[in-house]
Amino acid sequence: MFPTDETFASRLTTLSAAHEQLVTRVNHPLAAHNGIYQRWENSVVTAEHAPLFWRYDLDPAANPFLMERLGINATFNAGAIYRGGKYLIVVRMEGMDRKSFFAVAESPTGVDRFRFWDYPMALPQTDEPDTNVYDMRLTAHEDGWIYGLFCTEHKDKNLPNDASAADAQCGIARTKDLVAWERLPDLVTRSGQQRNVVLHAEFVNGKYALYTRPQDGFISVGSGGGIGWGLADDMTHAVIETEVVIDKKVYHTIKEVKNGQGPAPIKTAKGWLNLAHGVRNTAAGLRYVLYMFMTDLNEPWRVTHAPSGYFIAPEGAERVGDVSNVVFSNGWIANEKGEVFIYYASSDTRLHVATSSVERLIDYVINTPEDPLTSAACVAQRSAMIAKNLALK
Ligand code: M1P
Repeated sequence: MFPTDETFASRLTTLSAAHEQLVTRVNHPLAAHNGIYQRWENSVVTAEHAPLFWRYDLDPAANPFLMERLGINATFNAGAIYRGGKYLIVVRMEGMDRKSFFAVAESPTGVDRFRFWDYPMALPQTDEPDTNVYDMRLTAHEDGWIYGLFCTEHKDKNLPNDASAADAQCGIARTKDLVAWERLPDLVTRSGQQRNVVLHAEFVNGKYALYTRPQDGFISVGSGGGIGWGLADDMTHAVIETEVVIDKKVYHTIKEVKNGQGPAPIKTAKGWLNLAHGVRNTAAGLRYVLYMFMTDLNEPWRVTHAPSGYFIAPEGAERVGDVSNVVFSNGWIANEKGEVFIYYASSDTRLHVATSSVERLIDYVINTPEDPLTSAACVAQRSAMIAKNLALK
């Protein structure tokens, strides 16, 4: 039974206090770590972080029971950017109606106290309104704009009788302040569908360079063989004529079913640090993990280092959610101190942070051996390290 002494005002006071406590909560790194990155105690953004005035009609006359009218189901896959000392993330919000939309949250620390701006993003539409949008990658391009590339989804018109058949393409918008957005035409490629498209921060041979993910269907990439790379003359009518796969899916690895670029790569003195997700199949369904690789500074389409296996995999409570056994990242920040904040979502439900440094990630990427691709070769690789360690005794 509902408490008999609860009034609209008392309930609102209780809800407001709990929300304020949540969004001002201080986070702490977990003591145990792998030397590469640290996980943090609390998720950085959850559905409960959405302001009360996004979810409840706060007019006592219209909503005397103070019911939640427009609930939020999940907050995940966030793009990220560092501006004026603030950590800004563009979160994939999913309403209880299953529509995703974007909303900016900002934090003074990057690890806690994320608070949403008053309104979700009003994303301008093209002539064919998006049914669903998600997973925005932010790139502060050297042309002076901040670009947001995201997945725009429509009903697949080729399968009119299948209500779950979708078509995914890359939507493009740009801004100077994350408030006012200019919508540009969707990316045109020669592939059937596109997801996980990311803009490189610098011109390459005078052109805009994009990481793509050619795919035949909505879930299955089919013949689409991995993370692609293509050039476009212009972002106001972006067309990629030729896509080259630069990081292909490989049998019996963490990316045997599909993979996709994460956020825009971070430039370092040794090369570009790349974060991506890899997917493999299991009896329990798809398993999404994150992995890293490095590309050449001057030829960013050329992979120079590829550490073996996954970088982050779902752990503990991260394993369970709306789409279980998934970690996904489309946002990270390297600040002026060389600290790196990796925003990763678990199981399409909530957003976490892992922290590292540019120095550590370079070491990880360059000095971690590659996957030798067979059990025997993996044993030989491990035994070589064991022998070296035992000789140190
Ligand atoms: O559900 C897991 C992820 O599935 C998709 O990723 P991909 O395109 O690689 O299959 C995306 O819908 C992503 O948002 C989601 O987290």
